[in-house]
Order: sequence, then structure tokens, then C-alpha cells
Amino acid sequence: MADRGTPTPPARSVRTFCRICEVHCGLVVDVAADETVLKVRPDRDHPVSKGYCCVKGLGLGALHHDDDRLDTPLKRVDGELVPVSWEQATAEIGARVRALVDAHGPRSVAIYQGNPTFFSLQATLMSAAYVEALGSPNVFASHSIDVNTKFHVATEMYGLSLIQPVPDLDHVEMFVCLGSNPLVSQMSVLTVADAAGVLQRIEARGGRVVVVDPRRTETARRVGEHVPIRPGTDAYLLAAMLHVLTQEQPLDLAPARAVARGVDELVAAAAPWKPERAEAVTGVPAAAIRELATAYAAASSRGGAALYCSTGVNMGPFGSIATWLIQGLNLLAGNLDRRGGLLVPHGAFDTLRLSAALGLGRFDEHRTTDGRWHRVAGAFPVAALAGEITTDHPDRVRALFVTAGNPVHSVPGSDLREALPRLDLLVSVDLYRNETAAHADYVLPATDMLERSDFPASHQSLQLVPHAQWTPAVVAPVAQRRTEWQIFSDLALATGVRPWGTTAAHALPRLNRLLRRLPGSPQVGVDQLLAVLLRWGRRTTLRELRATPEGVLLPPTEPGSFLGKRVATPDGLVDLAPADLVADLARLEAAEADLSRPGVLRLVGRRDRRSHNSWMHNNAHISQPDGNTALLHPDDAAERGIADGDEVEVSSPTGRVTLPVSLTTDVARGVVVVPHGWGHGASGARRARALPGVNVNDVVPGGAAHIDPVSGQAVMLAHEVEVRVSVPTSFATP
Ligand SMILES: Nc1nc2c(c(=O)[nH]1)N[C@H]1C(S)=C(S)[C@@H](COP(=O)(O)OP(=O)(O)OC[C@H]3O[C@@H](n4cnc5c(=O)[nH]c(N)nc54)[C@H](O)[C@@H]3O)O[C@H]1N2
Ligand SMILES: Nc1nc2c(c(=O)[nH]1)N[C@H]1C(S)=C(S)[C@@H](COP(=O)(O)OP(=O)(O)OC[C@H]3O[C@@H](n4cnc5c(=O)[nH]c(N)nc54)[C@H](O)[C@@H]3O)O[C@H]1N2
Ligand code: SF4
Ligand SMILES: [Mo]
Repeated sequence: MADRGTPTPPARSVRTFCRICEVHCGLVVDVAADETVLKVRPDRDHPVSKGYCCVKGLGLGALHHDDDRLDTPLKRVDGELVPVSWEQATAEIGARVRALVDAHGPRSVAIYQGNPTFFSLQATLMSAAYVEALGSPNVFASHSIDVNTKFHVATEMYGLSLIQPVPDLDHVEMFVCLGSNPLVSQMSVLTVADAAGVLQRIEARGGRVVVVDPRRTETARRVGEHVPIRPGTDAYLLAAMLHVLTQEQPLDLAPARAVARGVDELVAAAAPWKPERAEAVTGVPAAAIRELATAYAAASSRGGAALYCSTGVNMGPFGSIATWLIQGLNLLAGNLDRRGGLLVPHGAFDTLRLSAALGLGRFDEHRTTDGRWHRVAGAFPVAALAGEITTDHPDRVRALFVTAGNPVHSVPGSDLREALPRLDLLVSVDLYRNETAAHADYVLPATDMLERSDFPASHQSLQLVPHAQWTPAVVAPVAQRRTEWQIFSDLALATGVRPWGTTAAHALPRLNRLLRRLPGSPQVGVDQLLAVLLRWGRRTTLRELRATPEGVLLPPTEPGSFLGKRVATPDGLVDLAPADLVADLARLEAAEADLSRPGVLRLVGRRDRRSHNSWMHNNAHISQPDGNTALLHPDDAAERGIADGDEVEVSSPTGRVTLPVSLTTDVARGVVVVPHGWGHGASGARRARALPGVNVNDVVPGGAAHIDPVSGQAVMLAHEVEVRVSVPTSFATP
């Protein structure tokens, strides 16, 4: 960074947008003549974020100039990672992959795409494409430890994984938010700026916000009513709401029958779940369930209402069923595809139409070697990856690329870490030497978001307020950092395959032909491809976006533009009763007694405004939290002889962590809260490594035994744990 004593005048200010979370806040970056990033500011002229942003976005300059960033390719020699040239790294990796494919077939090569992949057009287009070009279906992705439930359920109900109806928060009368903490996270699978402000405006105009969460969260403290719930039990609550609205105060189902099939099966699914029965498992009083359901129906019949869930539900044991019930309730109550309910946006170029045309995001017939798991939204469950590496099957995975991900850290359990030594080749493409890179044979330095041009293609159909923005690379890449577009295209050449050539070509023949005609560098290629897509979309052009760097508003999403028109199922009807979800209801019955057991502690997570999964803890701009702390209800603590501030051991049958505890009545009884993303002892990022903190995924049970059987989503919440004093404060303090 620039010397603080002698302020360098900015040579230019460049408009761009943040790509850390779904909001995509508009930013202005002041850059000095020598390409130093001087300052990152919120962009008040951005048509949607209007000056909103958070400390993580403002820390992008510190991320860009961080001394611990990867600046050259590294290769492991005698156990140590040492710098090598791009030419050497690319040639060697290409040759090793070629040899593996020749000896063992294409399935010996796999890729894991981490979360930031989907915030980069270049990485989205050109990382899995490399592995698919080899003829391997072995794509694994972070959405299977995040939102596979939503993607799978959407594929079944609407025909495409990316059809994720967006709550019309600017017009709803009632918003029921399950398992999300908008004030901290800004929500997920939804692009809305200043989520907490948007929710407060619902209340300000006389509407109602209900937050269903085992913890009285930052959001619940600020806005709406808080309904505490036992971890992992939302599906029972939702089934009981549906019971009320179909058995006790029946909704008129005729409108639903006109646009959907399976209405009766959905109604039947909820029949056994009287509110009194759900109360015993959820801890939500039957009267409160009835009131919630009837208020939701009443708001639906007036200005509109929306039920929404996020990771607190997705990651639970019944994330798919809960998601299905939410979508079903929203449709039966008449909220889908209406103003004040939920809308299905088009995007600047219609990603839904495009993926339908290309056959992407549909039910995917590829299977893991044991035949158990199919791909959801183009990827296998990462919780099954360890098994694919260690199996004796001739097609087992022998080479793994990890891009923009940290699966050693982010995936529950230790089985992946234990499987990695069985690999012949592990390559990490990242900004940092993260915990996964600690196991890698090669580590390749990627550009950060200030160093690449971009367009938020993956999030277009998730915008509450439709808009479009393109950013140039704000600064030239530092040192030898490269975009994933270039890294994986070069790897493809070095392996002797054409990216977009073989498997991907089944899906992308037209784009492939266009791409091959494109002149210039790969960087130019991606923007030209974008220009073509935007022209096809007819809502804006790259020329317009270049001329309007703060972004442009697109026409608002029209109510009535989805049902009967853009539903992507073969018959154009929404499927309200997918067979695998109906069959999975038996698990609800089977788990009822276990989830109702008193005196049990169950583990859930939490996020912090200053952190982002595992990768913000080295940022010098952010005043870092002091590691992670467990939260526990004082009565649960008292029963175990635990005092505020004690070091406690949180243990499951598969692992344990030790960290300080903080006692708070914000947490419901029977709940332990531990944030993920911490514990960087194996990281090459020095500031992060020096911080205290533990990786909660050491205690969350992992592997194939803990995967939602329908969607492939890892079950990461509501596991039973024990908590006991490790070091009492009275002994710890001298
Ligand atoms: N500052 C910050 N922002 C982020 C991230 C970050 O790490 N830091 N991560 C980003 C990512 S990748 C994502 S996917 C999104 C996620 O965004 P959210 O899904 O909003 O994530 P959380 O903030 O963890 O909120 C989940 C909530 O679910 C609650 N919960 C736990 N178990 C249950 C349950 O069984 N039922 C119910 N109803 N609630 C439960 C938790 O107490 C928690 O308050 O956030 C994104 N934004
Ligand atoms: N116990 C528990 N575990 C969780 C969660 C939880 O709530 N509880 N949350 C889950 C969720 S929602 C998610 S999304 C996953 C995330 O899981 P992952 O995506 O596997 O992990 P991240 O910690 O997000 O790591 C992202 C990595 O990408 C790097 N990176 C950032 N930008 C770029 C880029 O442009 N290019 C490249 N090549 N690298 C880049 C960062 O340095 C970092 O190392 O974690 C999941 N794990
Ligand atoms: S991380 Fe912060 S600045 Fe970046 S998009 Fe999300 S809210 Fe905006
Ligand atoms: Mo996520």
C-alpha cells in the first residue's frame, strides 16, 4: 500500500463492483500512477447499492496488496513449496494429467470449484470446462456444502436448478425468513443491497417480518419477530403450516391446479403434521404455528407474502423437504409469480433460457462410481469426494484441481484430508496458500477481483432489482498472477485437449464455434463472449455497460411472466410432488423421536460481518475478530458446570475442538453455536495463522454418512454434540 505519510494522489478512479457476496456492491477504486490501489470507496451512484457496502469490500485494496498473496506458481520439492515458472508448472501438470488419463481414463481427474468461482465469469466458464474437456464428469463444487437443496428441488419442481424465485421484498406484506441472518450475511441465492434495511422498510410500511432461528440473531434483534426453533426441525414447522392451510382453514387450491401438478400429493404430505405434533419436535408452540400459517395466508390474499430459507435450513437434516414445502406453500398461497410475492427475474441475458437451451442445470445422469450420487447444478457432492479418491474402483480419482476453494477446511469431517495422500496430483489455484494448498503438489496464483474484468452472470436471475454492470480489470495483475480463464486454457493446451471441446461441446456447440473465431488474448475472449450474450439477451449491450460504469437498471421483473410461460419442466407445469421428495418424508417420521429428545445439545453455525468463510482473516484493512467463540445458553452451561469465558471442548462421535465459550440467552436451550472458517494453523497466510480459533468442521461429522439423500447436500447442522469444561476461567486466569 502507499506510504501513509505522503499521500499519493490518485491517477484515476475506477468504478467496479465487489464480488465477495451476493450483493455485488458498487465500488469506486482510487489507483495511483504506479498501479497502487490507494482506496476503495462505496459507489453512491450505483443504481442499486447506492453507496451501501461493508468492510470486506472496502478491504479489497488490502487483499490486492497483501504480502501473503501468491505471486508465483509453486511446486512441492522435497516437501517444500518452491517458486517455479508458469511454463514449467503448466507443462508438468499437463503432462502428468495426460499420463493419468492415458493410463486410467478421464475419470481419474476431478475438480473442486469453491464459492468465489461463481462470482467470476472467467472462472465459471473456464475451470470445470478443463476437466470436462478431458471427458471427466468429476466436477465437485461448494454448492453441495451450501445450497444443493435449493438447486435440486428447483430442478425437480421447475425444471432448472437456477430457477430460484426471488421474494419481492420491496412489496411483500409478510416475510418469513428461516435460517438466514440478513444483517450479517446479506442472505444467499438472492441479490439485495442492505438486506436489513430492506426488511426494516417492510415493517415501516406496516408489513410483518418473522425470523425463525435457534438464535436471536443480529437480524432478529433489529427487525421483526423472532421465533426460536430447535435445530434441524424446520421441515416439521413447515409441514404443520401446510397442514393448517389445507386441513384446518383450507386455501382455494383451484388456481394452483391450473399451473402445477401434484397438488393432492403435496397436501397429503402435510396431513399427518398437526401443529401439536410439530410443537413437540420444533419447540414452536402449536398456537404460534397456527397464527403464523393463518397470518401468512391472510397476507397472501392481500398484498402478498413470501417464505424464504437459507443455509440454516439447507444444511439441516431435512433441507430438501423444507425447501420443497416452502416452494409449495408459496405457490399454493398464490404468491409465486406475483407482485408482493416471489418473482422469477430474466437477467440481462436470460440465464434460464440459455441454460434450458444448452441443457445445463437439468437433472444430470452422471453418477459417482458407486452409482449413489448424481450431479446437482453440474456438480457431485463434495462430501462424496473422499470416497471417490479412496475407492478401489478403476475409475477412482487420482488427480484433483481445487480452484477458489478450501475444501480441507470447508467440508465437514476429516475424511477428505485423510484421502488426499492417495492422490497422485493435487493442484490448488488460489489467492493464498490456504489449508488445502498445504497438501498440494502445485499452487497456482490467481488474480483477485480488481485484476480481472467481470460480469455477475451467475447471479442475474437472483436480483431483487434487475440491473447490469460490467467491470474492467481495475489494475494490472501483480507479479505473475493469472486469471482462471488463462490458467485452465493453458492447462488444457498442455494436456492436449481443447477446452469447450468434448463434453462441454455437447452443451455449448454454438458458443464453442463463436469462441474459436475470437481473436486476441483469452481476456478479450471472455468479454467478447459476454458481448454476444448481452446482444442475444436484448436488454443491454456491452457498449452501454462500458459507457455506464456504475451500472444500469433493467426493466423490473414482470409479475405473471413465469407460471405457464417459463416453467422449464417438460409439460410446463410446476411439479409439486417430486417422487424422491415424497419418498423422503418417511425420514421425517423416523427422526421425530430423536429430534424431540430433551437435554440434547445440537451444533449450529454463525457468520461474522468481518469474515467470509475461511478467507478474510488475513486482511489488514479489517480489524479481525479474536478467533471464534462458542455460544451456549446459561442454563445448559450451568447443568454442565460451565462458566462464561471457560475453555470448553465441543465433541461429536467423530471429532473435537476446544475454544472459549460465551453464555447468552440469545441462544435457545439445547443449541451450541460455533462459527466456521476459523483455525488457520496450516495456512500460509501469516496474520490468519497467528489468530486464535478452531475449525468447527473438525467436529461436524462428515463423509457419505451425512449427506442429504435427495440433494447431495452435506448435513452440517443440528448434529448432537457434547460440551464440557476444558479449562475453567478460574484456573486459566492467574
Ligand atoms: N459476513 C459474511 N457474509 C456472508 C458470508 C460470510 O461468511 N460472512 N458467507 C456468504 C455465504 S457463502 C453464504 S452461503 C451466505 C449464507 O447466508 P445465511 O444463510 O444468511 O447464513 P448465516 O448468517 O450463517 O445464517 C444462518 C442462520 O441459520 C440459523 N440456523 C441454524 N440452524 C438452524 C435451523 O435448524 N433452523 C433455522 N430456522 N435456522 C437455523 C443460524 O443460527 C443462523 O442465524 O452468507 C454469505 N454472506
Ligand atoms: N461448518 C460449516 N462449514 C461450512 C459452512 C458453514 O456454515 N458451516 N458454510 C459453507 C458455505 S455456505 C460455503 S459457500 C463453503 C465455502 O467453501 P469453499 O469455497 O471451499 O471455501 P472458502 O473458505 O470460501 O475458500 C475460498 C477460497 O477461494 C480463494 N479465492 C478468493 N477469490 C478467488 C479467486 O478469484 N480465484 C481463486 N482461484 N481463488 C479465490 C480464497 O483465498 C479461499 O482460499 O463453506 C461451507 N462450509
Ligand atoms: S462483501 Fe460487503 S461490499 Fe462486498 S458485495 Fe458483500 S456486502 Fe457488498
Ligand atoms: Mo455459501
